[in-house]
Amino acid sequence: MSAKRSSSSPPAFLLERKALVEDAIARHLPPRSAHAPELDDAIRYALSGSGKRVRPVLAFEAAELLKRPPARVDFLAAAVEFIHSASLVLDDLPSMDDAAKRRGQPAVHAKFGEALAILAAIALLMRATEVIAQGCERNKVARDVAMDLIAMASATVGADGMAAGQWADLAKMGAGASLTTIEFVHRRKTGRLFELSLRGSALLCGAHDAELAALDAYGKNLGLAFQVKDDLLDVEGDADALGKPAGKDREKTTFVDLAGLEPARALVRELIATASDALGLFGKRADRLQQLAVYVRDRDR
Ligand code: GRG
Repeated sequence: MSAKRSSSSPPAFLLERKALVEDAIARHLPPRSAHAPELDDAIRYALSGSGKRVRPVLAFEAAELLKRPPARVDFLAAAVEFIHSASLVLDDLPSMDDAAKRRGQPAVHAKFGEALAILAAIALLMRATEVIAQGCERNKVARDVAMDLIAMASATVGADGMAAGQWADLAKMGAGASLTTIEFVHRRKTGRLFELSLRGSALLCGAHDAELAALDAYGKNLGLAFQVKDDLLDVEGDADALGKPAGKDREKTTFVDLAGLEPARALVRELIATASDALGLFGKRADRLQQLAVYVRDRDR
């Protein structure tokens, strides 16, 4: 199908895939420790609630597209959700976005306190790297691919990744931020992790260069569209549906402020159309990734 269909509710397969994701998460959680049970609870809570699990589903769908079983990438799927959930915990802290609610429930720091929230986020980030290293070892992934994946995951998080995107967001997204700054922030806060899900999965599944390039282009455009849509939902969305406060970005400059509502909607449509076109070489086999793109365009939460 093409990305023209309109649907604000998740495609049926996304809900089906969620079971696979929850299973992968449960199997890759760090073991409980007798001495820090509160930290274990905070880690598990950070992963709970109404998360859509879009990033791990992307990893599973890329594998399916490349005709490999879910088991080939399930550790990567868990790792990207660990990184994503850690980033939400950090994002909600009083010193960052200061949000009391996330995924339809109290934010981690609101429930467990700031110290445990920070430690849970660090533990999840490090667990993600550990899970990738161990998963590659267990699945006998070629050493250069394993090293690439670990480096890619670390770079996604680090000084030119999510941390940089977040700081630029906090420091530079006030009135008058440029389009270049907004793009810098979006790519690092959101885009890179989408790319890790897709490219990481493609590497694990032995994709050839044209397939990798197609999935990279899809991921890049989908990631940017996801964030611009997030900015639109911050203006137009409903806090109950979102499971977090709307209007949190009012003091920041977003693409919506810079260009206006309709141009922002048009940009989302254009990015999704480009993402959809990038999958052309896969034909019908990319049907589910096409449906996911439509969902990202039309979602209301
Ligand atoms: C060092 C990993 C790390 C993070 C520190 C806090 C931070 C820097 C980065 C913030 C990253 C962030 C919150 C980006 C926003 C991305 C975004 C659109 C989040 C919402 O994603 P959804 O809608 O959430 O997929 P659910 O709850 O459905 O999983």
